[in-house]
Amino acid sequence: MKPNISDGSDRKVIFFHAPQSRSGGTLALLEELSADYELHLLDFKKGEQRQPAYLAINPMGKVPAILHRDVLVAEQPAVFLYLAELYPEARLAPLIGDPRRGPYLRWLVYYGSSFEPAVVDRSQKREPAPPMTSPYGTWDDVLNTIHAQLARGPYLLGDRFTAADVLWGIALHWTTLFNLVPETPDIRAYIERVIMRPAMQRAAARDAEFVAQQAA
Ligand SMILES: N[C@@H](CCC(=O)N[C@@H](CS)C(=O)NCC(=O)O)C(=O)O
Repeated sequence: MKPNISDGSDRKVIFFHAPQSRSGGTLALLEELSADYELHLLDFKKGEQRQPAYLAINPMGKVPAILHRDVLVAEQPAVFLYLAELYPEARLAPLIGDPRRGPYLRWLVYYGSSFEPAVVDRSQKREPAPPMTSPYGTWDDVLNTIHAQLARGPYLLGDRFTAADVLWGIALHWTTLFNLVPETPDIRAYIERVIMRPAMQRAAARDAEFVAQQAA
């Protein structure tokens, strides 16, 4: 018989993380979920993510990645969906039957399938593909989509804070810092609302410790 979900023993995940990287969002989500996790730090400066030991775990050589019962989950939207459902008592994932389920999935997947490619094109000063071919349409389409959703706030899905806000709050935090996404008052207020949460602050403090640890 499978262990009950309330029995924490089978929910422990191994989390592969590099400080100040995309895996910072997963670190924050694990803190928000009060999840049971064992953290494995990778040192990008030493190229540890491209060495055989890690490639045997995640052939993409990327973070974030988690192992749960020896099964690999990688790619941020997949990792977020997986973890939020592994810890349902944190109520960060609207379940099937909840009208917020559709927008929840849409915003998590939109992050990986449209926002990231748009930001990368933007940061590389690359001309996007023609709008009908580009996964995100145009850069303005992306900004308008985000603004329209945040105007309905306080969170992406309205009143309810979800795992999608962990992903988007941190992504907007970094992309505004790098002047990729313009910091409008709505976006700034949303970022503050998300990153000032105690679990998010805890994750940021842990990450700063990891940076210091690797610099030593
Ligand atoms: N599509 C992946 C991208 C992950 C990614 O590019 N992570 C970077 C860190 S910001 C990485 O691991 N880079 C190391 C490398 O490629 O060697 C996701 O969303 O999880």
